[in-house]
Amino acid sequence: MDQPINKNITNRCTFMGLPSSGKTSFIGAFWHVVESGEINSTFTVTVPPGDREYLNKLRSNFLDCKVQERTKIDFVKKIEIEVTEQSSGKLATFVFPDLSGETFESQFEYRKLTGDYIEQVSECNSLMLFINPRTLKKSYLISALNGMFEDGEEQEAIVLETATTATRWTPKLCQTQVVLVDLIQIIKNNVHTPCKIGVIISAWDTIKQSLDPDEVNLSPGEWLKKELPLLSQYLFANRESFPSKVFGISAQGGEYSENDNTELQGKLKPSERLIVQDDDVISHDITIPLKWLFDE
Ligand SMILES: Nc1nc2c(ncn2[C@@H]2O[C@H](COP(=O)(O)OP(=O)(O)OP(=O)(O)O)[C@@H](O)[C@H]2O)c(=O)[nH]1
Ligand SMILES: [Mg+2]
Repeated sequence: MDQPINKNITNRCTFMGLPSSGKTSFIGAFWHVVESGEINSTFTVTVPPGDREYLNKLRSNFLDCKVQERTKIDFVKKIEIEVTEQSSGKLATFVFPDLSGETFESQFEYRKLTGDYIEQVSECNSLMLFINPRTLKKSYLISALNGMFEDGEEQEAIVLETATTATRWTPKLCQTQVVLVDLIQIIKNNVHTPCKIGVIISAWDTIKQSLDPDEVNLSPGEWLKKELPLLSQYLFANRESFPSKVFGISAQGGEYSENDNTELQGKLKPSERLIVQDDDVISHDITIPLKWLFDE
């Protein structure tokens, strides 16, 4: 028997990402696109959410080119919207919370998950993992560090100097990719697998405007492989439990300035500021990752 076209599937998604990874900016731009209908997006919103106040605040920051406020650690805004896939008419409820990046930082540091978070991840069927290229703590290859030393004598002097000036290691110094792999691993037994992970490389404008010609031409997946190889390999090795796809998204369209955003605000439709890269295809449709998450 054919499936009824309007079967409503609830997609519960957990938004995951360290501080300043671009979660709230994504939500503001996403809400503008689905509600305004300005561009031909894959999804539109059909039933307005009960609490639009929060979403409208984020949207007006997006329209005014204002940086979103940092989400407070004890603030959990659960958002529930009903979206319709334009091409098929399929309805889906999309439930996702805006969580503070500090929540995730503290999970890594203190090795503790709250009961609410465990309940949330055990109910979800997908994750969106946000990574901001501007706030990465990167890895250094031993070969690159070795290149800094010229001969044994110099090496010894540097080691001595380092020993006296070394700062104490804290979890906050850990590489971004190590923390992110850990955050996925610690919920592995709580989520229903397979659980798709949409990896969002935020502030994608900074990569597209990079002066390094090798970087500009990277697809989001290639960028992840190059910059966060441990995470990329972890996702590949665990592809049965966590099928993943990487998207590059600029929810602002560029860097906001405190004084003058005429270039960004000069677009006829604010949604046209958005940069969304899916493999080699670039568009303004910020709903594309949802399509991939929702497809069976
Ligand atoms: N250039 C550029 N910067 C961006 C973009 N999206 C977000 N940012 C910047 O990234 C920083 C963090 O953005 P948020 O959306 O607040 O990040 P968050 O993950 O919600 O952060 P927390 O609330 O601290 O967890 C801000 O300084 C933004 O201006 C973008 O598309 N382009
Ligand atoms: Mg936030």
